[in-house]
Amino acid sequence: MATILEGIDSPEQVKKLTPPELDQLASEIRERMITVLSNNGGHLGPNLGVVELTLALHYVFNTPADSFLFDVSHQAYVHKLLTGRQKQFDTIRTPGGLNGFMLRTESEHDCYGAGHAGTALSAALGMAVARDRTGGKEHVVAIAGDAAFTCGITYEALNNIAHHTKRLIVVLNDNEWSIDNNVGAIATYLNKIVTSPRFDYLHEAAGKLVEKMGGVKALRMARKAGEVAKGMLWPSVIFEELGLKYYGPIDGHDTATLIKTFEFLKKQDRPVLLHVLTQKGKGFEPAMQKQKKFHGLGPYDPETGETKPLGRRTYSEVFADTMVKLADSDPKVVAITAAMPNGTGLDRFQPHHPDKYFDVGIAEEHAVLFAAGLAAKGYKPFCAIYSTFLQRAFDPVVHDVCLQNLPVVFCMDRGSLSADDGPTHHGLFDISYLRSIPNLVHMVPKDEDELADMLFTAKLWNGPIAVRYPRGLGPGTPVKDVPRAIPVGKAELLQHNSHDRVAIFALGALVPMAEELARKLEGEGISAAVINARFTKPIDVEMLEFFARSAEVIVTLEDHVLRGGFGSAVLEELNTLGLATPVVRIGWPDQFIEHGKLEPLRARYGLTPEAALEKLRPLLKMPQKQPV
Ligand SMILES: Cc1ncc(C[n+]2csc(CCOP(=O)(O)OP(=O)(O)O)c2C)c(N)n1
Repeated sequence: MATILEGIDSPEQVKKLTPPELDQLASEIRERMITVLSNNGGHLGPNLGVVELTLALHYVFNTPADSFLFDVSHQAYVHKLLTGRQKQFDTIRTPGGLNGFMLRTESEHDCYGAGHAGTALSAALGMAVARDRTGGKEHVVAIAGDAAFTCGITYEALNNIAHHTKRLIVVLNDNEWSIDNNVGAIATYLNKIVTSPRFDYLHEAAGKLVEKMGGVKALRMARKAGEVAKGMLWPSVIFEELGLKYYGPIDGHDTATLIKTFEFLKKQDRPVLLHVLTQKGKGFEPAMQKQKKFHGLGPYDPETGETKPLGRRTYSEVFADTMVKLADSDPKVVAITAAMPNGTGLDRFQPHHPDKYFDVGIAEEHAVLFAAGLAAKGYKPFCAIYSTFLQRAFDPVVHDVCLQNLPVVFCMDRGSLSADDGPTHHGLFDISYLRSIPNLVHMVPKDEDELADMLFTAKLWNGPIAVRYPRGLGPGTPVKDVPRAIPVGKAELLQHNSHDRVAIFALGALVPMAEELARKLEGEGISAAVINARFTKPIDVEMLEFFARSAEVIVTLEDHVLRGGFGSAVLEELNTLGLATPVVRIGWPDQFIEHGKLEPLRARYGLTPEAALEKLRPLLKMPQKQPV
């Protein structure tokens, strides 16, 4: 028998459903997400938590005329299911399939793309002001998690909203979790609202408050809301002082109450904030038990939630274990994460050194400035921030760390493709954006052991220094018990002959590709040197000059955009040296790369030994490849 969900081609059909049908649809959505994500992986917990909320939003509002902006937008799967994409939902996060985040090119219902946190309120205000200026009547709704309220930008928006528009709806989706436990004063404040002993008294008084604010209809709505555990209205000082009328907290799993509340809120002529309480992972026991794990994960057993162990340590784990060693022997070493203890691996570090561990919330700018302050007072902060998220802290990196030449270490996980996630999460720009900054050293390890050595090198270095490493597993190189310092700015010569015609300078994860390319060249009678470049700044000019003078062609391999990347650095140095040796640069093109699987994407964009070989043929006057 066809399910209700199978009949949903647009939000129009949601509006026609009866309350029991809406409940039935909520169960079907949960089932579908649990099944599909058990294959594809994804953000299960956050999406299970917003099923009723998203149903109510689509019941009351009319996208695409009205605009929904989901902060981060990792919790927009339900929105996708209700906006004409349920048939394609099985493809989510797979190559060529639906993206795991809102994407403007994917649907007219995705009015705003995102993947980084804290952007929804500012962008929503922009849309509301645009609407006001053109005399539009449509609604703009920003839906942000409690952790988005640890982001500075969210407060920059709150500081402006009431000054610039009378009509904007902010939904604070409070499930008490970031990826890990939410942190800081605002998390405590929200928790106080929900758990205050005054809650019961105010619960009683809620009817009166609503009567004053919204008339009889709202009163009825509040009484209905009062029937559910958290259904009450309680003014919150922070948001009210910022000019947003605060409503809530209400039960985010009670579709009927949510619908009535949104009907009420859409008639308000002042900006409002609705505080909604939801449970992350709702409806799937393993996800309700293990909030952190089920925030986002790879394939799992749809019955038990079990996942397959990877078998080896990931780069993040090697990073964390090395940090434990470094902190064991140096009281000045501290580690900082911006709400990513799990993703960066620092949750392994924390139990060993709780007093040297700081989770500052989703606040990358603050994390870097905080590190700068610690470094200015003699500490050695290791700031673990993904390559893509460090983009947000560019100015503090320049103005606060590098200008003052402070010894902060930037540890950039996901320096490469974050393949299933797609363009919001790919870490493909850090060489470019960091290489231009004076005083900064930037390095890339070829394997796990070299990562440990680079972290040790960074500990000894008295200035800003950054290391990037990819997501997931490395090649499996055993890590020495005691790390060793690497000379800064020196590359590692891996293979060399006196008659090398080609010199391949490779970075990080692409060193094996360089070795494979050298083998292929050898197969055609051409000797090639292979160099593990290690540093993108300063690059090893001595080694480069030697090969630029002795070989016919230089090849650079990097898991990074070509513009401004390592190959560009090589060209700049050759220009300074006055050498015109041809350079074949292999890396990502000047475009945003879609989500997919790592190896097929590399193949599509020419990051393969075969593609490099074809580029070399004319330069080395090799026979052209025979067509197959
Ligand atoms: C700038 C930035 N830093 C870090 C992240 C990683 N991140 C993705 S979701 C998330 C937590 C979101 O929590 P919340 O907004 O409360 O939503 P929930 O998942 O709990 O529904 C974090 C830290 C990000 N997306 N953007």
